[in-house]
Amino acid sequence: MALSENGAAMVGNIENLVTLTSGQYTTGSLILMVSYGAHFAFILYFLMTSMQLAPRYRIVPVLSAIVMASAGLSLLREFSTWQAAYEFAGGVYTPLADGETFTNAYRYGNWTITVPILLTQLPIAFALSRPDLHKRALRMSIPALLMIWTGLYGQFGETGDFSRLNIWGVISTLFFVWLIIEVRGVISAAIANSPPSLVAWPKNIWWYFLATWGLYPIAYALPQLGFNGDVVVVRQLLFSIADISTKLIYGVILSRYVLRRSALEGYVPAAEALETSPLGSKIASARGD
Ligand code: RET
Repeated sequence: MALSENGAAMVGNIENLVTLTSGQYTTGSLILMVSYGAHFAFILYFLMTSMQLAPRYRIVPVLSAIVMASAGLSLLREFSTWQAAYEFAGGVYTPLADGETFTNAYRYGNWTITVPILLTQLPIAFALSRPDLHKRALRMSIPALLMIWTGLYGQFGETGDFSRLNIWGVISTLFFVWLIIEVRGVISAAIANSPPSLVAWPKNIWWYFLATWGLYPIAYALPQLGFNGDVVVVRQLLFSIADISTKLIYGVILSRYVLRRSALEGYVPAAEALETSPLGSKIASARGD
């Protein structure tokens, strides 16, 4: 399908330019469905796990539950738009000429809510002092929002205006670098402030942060590899792996960390939650481990 430059610019994302095989279409549906399903299901996990924590840390998984609800709704919307944007004829899925178009721009809108929350969880979990916490949350949120909004503007170039995609991609990356420096500041404060037995956690969370947040710019740049079904599906897959890693698994890691901190600080329900059960240790000794 040959589309003029203007026609391409009008449809926003490459999903609307590419005919998909039924395998590609179904894989795309499945990726989005698994993503929103996982986010919704983990609302329960985060709310329940907050009950085991010392009061000062309970807000950490509660914030994860909010992120799960917000991202789950956004991904559900992506899923239903995906389903509405193609027509099945002649054994392939073709983007509709009129009517619904698919867009990834909703994701960027959603990050505007979730990213500042995800960042604020860090200094709370690491028990930084309250004034320091407020200052650092703000200093991380400013470059993060500028990164997202410049990226949102740039991603509209992906259907043909690659100079727009790349120029705004570079500007967005500069804000990302600024954000990384701010996050590093929080991690260094966390290492200085950490109980010795937990000092590996902030160090590992730092590498985890870089590896998982770094997936988003790759997904952003991907349309330059070509407008075809594989790129469309691989990009949705990258977004989903990134979403589940930066929100869900990240939330689980922070919840386990604050559970250990709660126990170390003498909060009995947290210590009990971490205790190996008497039955568990009997089974272990019977097995000889
Ligand atoms: C963009 C544009 C291209 C350059 C860079 C980007 C970075 C995006 C990131 C997004 C993180 C989102 C998260 C969402 C969780 O809900 C905007 C794609 C560097 C890092 C963590």
